[in-house]
Amino acid sequence: MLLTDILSAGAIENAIKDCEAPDSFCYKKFFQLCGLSQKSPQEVKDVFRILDDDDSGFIEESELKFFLQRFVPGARTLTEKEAKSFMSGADGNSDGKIGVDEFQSMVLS
Ligand SMILES: [Ca+2]
Repeated sequence: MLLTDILSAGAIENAIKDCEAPDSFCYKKFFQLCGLSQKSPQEVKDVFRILDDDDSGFIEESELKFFLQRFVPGARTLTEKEAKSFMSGADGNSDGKIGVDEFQSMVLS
């Protein structure tokens, strides 16, 4: 399955464009612009599975840096500051990684 099976390529492009400048990434806004916030819990789960490339069941902080590139290969990497605030917004149980439940509640809340 591909991200574009769930999200429109145009919406993804918009979301990436909006955070082109370093330190302008806001995960709430990104999920809204790319259309993910409007998807069903199952679709959000499917997106998580696609993002979890190595099937570990978690998105780790080291992977967050490359988050935007999972959507568009030519996108920039997140700054350390962005990756940290992304992680702290998502990581409900503070284990340093994002599980599927945490991902769903971050996107859909
Ligand atoms: Ca966690």
